[in-house]
Amino acid sequence: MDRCNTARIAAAFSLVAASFGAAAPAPAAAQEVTVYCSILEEQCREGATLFEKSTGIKVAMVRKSTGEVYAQVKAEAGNPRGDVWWGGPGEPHLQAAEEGLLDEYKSPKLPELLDWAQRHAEQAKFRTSGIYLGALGIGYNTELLKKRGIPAPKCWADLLDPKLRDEVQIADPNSSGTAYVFLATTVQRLGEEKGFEYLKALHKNINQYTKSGIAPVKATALGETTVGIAFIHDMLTQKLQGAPIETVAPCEGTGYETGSVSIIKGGRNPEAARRFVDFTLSPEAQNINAKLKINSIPSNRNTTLSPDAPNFSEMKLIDYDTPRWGSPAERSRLLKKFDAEVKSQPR
Ligand code: S7P
Repeated sequence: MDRCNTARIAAAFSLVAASFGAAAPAPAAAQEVTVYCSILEEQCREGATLFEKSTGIKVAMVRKSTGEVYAQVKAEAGNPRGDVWWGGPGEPHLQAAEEGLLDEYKSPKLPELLDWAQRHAEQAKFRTSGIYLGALGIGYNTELLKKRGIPAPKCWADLLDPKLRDEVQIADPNSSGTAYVFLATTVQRLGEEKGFEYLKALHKNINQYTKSGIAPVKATALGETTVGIAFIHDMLTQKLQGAPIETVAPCEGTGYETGSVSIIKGGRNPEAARRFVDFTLSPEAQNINAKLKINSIPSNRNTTLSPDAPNFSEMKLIDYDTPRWGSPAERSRLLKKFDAEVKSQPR
């Protein structure tokens, strides 16, 4: 059929439609998905671009720390505005899951995931899935440490050295999933009483509780703080970019995050949300890390592991219990106690 014929038929159709009072058919709405993103800004951007290219679905991306997204999803429960929550440590995702804020979804990608990630999804009754692992540790600025004549820390206990007064930075566990992993690690490592004694002693050396978990990493790289507590792979990224940073897997043992992705219950674009989650569990999305030199451990067996990724088998890891410390009762209780007994205290 030539172009003129097509135009004549279309014109005739609209005339007939008009004479019967029928509206012309509306053009199909463009598909979109709103993603609350708790990994790093550059990962979020790269992921949105890749997903849009391969699916044609438009991504509206909002980057916020993990605890902040949890609070937003909870506040919006009556009128959800987000569809997917991408990244950040698992505990706030698990709390949201147990509070009925997330949808169950068994992605067809689940069989491709490593055992730990499949277990994470099962434990969460498939209301969240594991996308990466990251071990917590210490990073220090080698130049500042030398200048101040402070011995290099090797253990968590070394961070209590009075010489480090005002020299240590960590995020606030209310807003940051990273800092919550530190809080939960400390309590699991030492028991709750001794754990809080440690946090109160450390408080004297803290120069700032930042909003996001990545801020202390950047501050250590820039020489704005001598020591930062954060994920080792994030410190390593700065080191690979030339910052004077050394990383430490503390001698007493450390905890780790299970980075997670979830579908927000009642979101406006459930089908696009499921496609986005499938994407985050695929090597296509997980290879973004190696490309950007972000060295967390990916969950899909077919993702390329960055050669720079920290070797978990060389670190002393504690038997970190993500489900317990991600339960609403424990997470809310610990945060309240941290605010009352640590953060609000004078330094
Ligand atoms: O993928 C890198 C990474 O650091 O991004 C997440 C992010 O830092 C979490 O931010 P908050 O602590 O501010 O919530 C981490 O889960 C992940 O390792």
